[in-house]
Amino acid sequence: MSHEPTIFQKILDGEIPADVVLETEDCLAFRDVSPKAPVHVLVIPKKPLVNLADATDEDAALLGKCLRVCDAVAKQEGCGEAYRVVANTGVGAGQSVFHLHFHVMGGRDLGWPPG
Ligand code: IU
Repeated sequence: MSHEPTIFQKILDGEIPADVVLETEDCLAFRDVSPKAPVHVLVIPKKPLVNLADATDEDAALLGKCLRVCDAVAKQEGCGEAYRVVANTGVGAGQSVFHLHFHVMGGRDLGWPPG
């Protein structure tokens, strides 16, 4: 069965541009095209996992690396100690792009709970 590559896979493949803020061997971080906060960056693994529910124990180190990149992005973008990381997992949670991504949001007061 063949699947159409996700928009994030096309970014990874260099087929469409993105405003990249950080890249490591395993992860890419780029600005969300529809920012919901002054800082709104998406951190994705280069490995095409669908979401957290698609990850296995084999991916534990990779997931840790993604979170380290999230923190590096938050610091680089000047969020200080106050930022939020969100991974919408599944349609019911608002996931719309089916390549695992962590939203890193900051630069304003962040209410709780989110919608
Ligand atoms: P979600 O958690 O799957 O809903 O998040 C997907 C995000 O991807 C959402 O915030 C979009 O604004 C963002 N995005 C993007 O940055 N570039 C794109 O080309 C597309 C979506 I399509």
